[in-house]
Amino acid sequence: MGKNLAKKIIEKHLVDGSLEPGQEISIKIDQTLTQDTTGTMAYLQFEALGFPRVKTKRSVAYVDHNILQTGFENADDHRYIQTVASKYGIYFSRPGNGICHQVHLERFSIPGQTLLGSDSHTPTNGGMGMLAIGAGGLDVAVAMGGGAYYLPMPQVVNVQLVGKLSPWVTAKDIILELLRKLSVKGGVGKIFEYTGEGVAQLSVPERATITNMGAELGATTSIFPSDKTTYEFLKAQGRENDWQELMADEDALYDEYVTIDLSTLEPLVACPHSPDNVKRAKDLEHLKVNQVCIGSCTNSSYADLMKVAAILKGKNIPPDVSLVIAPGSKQVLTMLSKNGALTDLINAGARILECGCGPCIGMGQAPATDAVSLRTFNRNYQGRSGTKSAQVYLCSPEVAAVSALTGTITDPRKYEAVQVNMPGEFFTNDNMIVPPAEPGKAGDVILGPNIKPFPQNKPLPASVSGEVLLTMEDNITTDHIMPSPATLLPLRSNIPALSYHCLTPIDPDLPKRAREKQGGFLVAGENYGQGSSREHAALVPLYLGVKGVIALSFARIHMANLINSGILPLTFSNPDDYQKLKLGDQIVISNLPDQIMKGSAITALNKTQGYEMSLKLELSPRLKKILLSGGLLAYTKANL
Ligand code: MIC
Ligand code: SF4
Repeated sequence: MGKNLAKKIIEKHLVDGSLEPGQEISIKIDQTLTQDTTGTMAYLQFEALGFPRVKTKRSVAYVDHNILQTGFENADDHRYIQTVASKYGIYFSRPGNGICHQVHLERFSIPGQTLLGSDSHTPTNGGMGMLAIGAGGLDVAVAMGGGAYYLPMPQVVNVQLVGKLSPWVTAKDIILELLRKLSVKGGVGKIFEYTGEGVAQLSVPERATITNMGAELGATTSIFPSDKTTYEFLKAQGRENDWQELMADEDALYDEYVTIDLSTLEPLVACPHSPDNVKRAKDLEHLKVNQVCIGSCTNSSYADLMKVAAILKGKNIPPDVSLVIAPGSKQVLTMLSKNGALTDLINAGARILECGCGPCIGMGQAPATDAVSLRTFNRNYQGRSGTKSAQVYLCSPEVAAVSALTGTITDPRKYEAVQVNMPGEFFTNDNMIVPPAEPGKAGDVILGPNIKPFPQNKPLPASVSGEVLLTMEDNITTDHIMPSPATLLPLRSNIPALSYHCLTPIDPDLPKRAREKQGGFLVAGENYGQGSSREHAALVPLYLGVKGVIALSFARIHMANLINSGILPLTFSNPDDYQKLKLGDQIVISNLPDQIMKGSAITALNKTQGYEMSLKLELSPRLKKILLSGGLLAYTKANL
């Protein structure tokens, strides 16, 4: 039987394990990327592990999130990352050069290679035929040192794209349709592999829009074949030598199949406060918009912004709409500037931001109270924009641009569609990418006063006990666990300072209670920890003494981050126990190491209510050992 593309790449990189869905495998990592808000921790951990230099084919450190320098903190982080990168063999993409995923796609992506990134949208580069996976910083640090990356072998889902997109219907609508169908937890434990006649209609950046938002499905990653279109993109970047043809065998087998008929799709919009709350733009046409934001790693490519410029050319943004545009990269911005499209954007009244994440991570441009903000981004969790009462909607650049002109959400199909061709040659100038120093030739690594040591766990004790500190619902995001507005992002290198804000969007008293009770347990519903890869969502609870999270289910990256921090990720054997557990209940788990090593069932006592609860810890022997050691850092050091 033939093989699918994901399996072919995994097989080529397999270090250990068999490709049975659910079984733990480990793969060799060719490339890594970090960004600044997760990067400082990743490099502190890399240094703590004592590796002399990276062993990957290519590692890149980006600065793209924390680029608003309202104090010394972010600038200090940038300097630390630049100096550490130089010393250990890592390329440094300077602030202003663009969003990690967009720049990586343009300048570093290579079909068939593996990429591990400390950002949940690392699968963006799956649009180039890479096996690109998001992970916590510590996993990336280990991979930089040459260690394999461990993951449960995902199921591979074949998404067949048939038919043809109608005018004004875009790649964004394809992934919004999948989110509508499958929900934010529909992709957990899965790789989405795209095939079918629809693939050839999509450019590489359009494919990247789709693989980017596979993260919102909870997927391990998403991938497109590397074909003629991929070759043309690489050639236009002056990198045709990086190309190879890659695709699934004709008789390839998959674990699941989904078909999307492109001809039936319409312009779609994800409504507050979840990317899977998808409706037709047509059905939202009455809604007035106050702010329109265009950019993010999902939709800030050259063609995206050229379409926006073509729509806005010669027109005016109404006085009650604020339009902000953050180009994805210096390459994109330079090309818009050279061909005059930037003038069209500015002339229409757009506010042009620096190339970076910007409003997507709440780094500025927070909307007004109760405002409706229409964005081309990938996440619309409540409060992420910086304004809790704001209503954030997600859509394509085309819908965003037309709506910015009309002042209400608008189905653009009543207008004549704009056509933008991919350039035969991209303008390239890598002067904002600093190569590392030769071995032994780097200057000192410079730390700033806001960069504090990260917490480290101890080996697991014989028994753990503590109170239930908080009970939560389904789909809690890492933005709830460790909120990241512009005021808190500069504290990403300072876990003690961040600890005062842990889970405060759900309960402002949680940090105080956790301190008073000296830690305890968190209780949650399904898909706990969805969203970002920030390991701060595990390191901060660790700092506050959290010993375990008991949930109905976990999101992939967050569960790995909990284990890496030595925090127990427990699930309920009997879902009714989730309802029974109450705030303040005293939980005791005795003989813990024995229970863990014996199997997957863990018995816990609810001392307050006087009953025994059966919990599950379904982990590979290696993950169990990591927990027993007190986390991945201690485990890796002991096994180096
Ligand atoms: C995000 O989009 O949520 C982020 C900010 O890029 C995060 C990383 C972080 O929290 O630093 C992600 O997606 O992993
Ligand atoms: Fe940056 Fe937003 Fe992409 Fe995260 S999702 S990497 S914040 S642009």
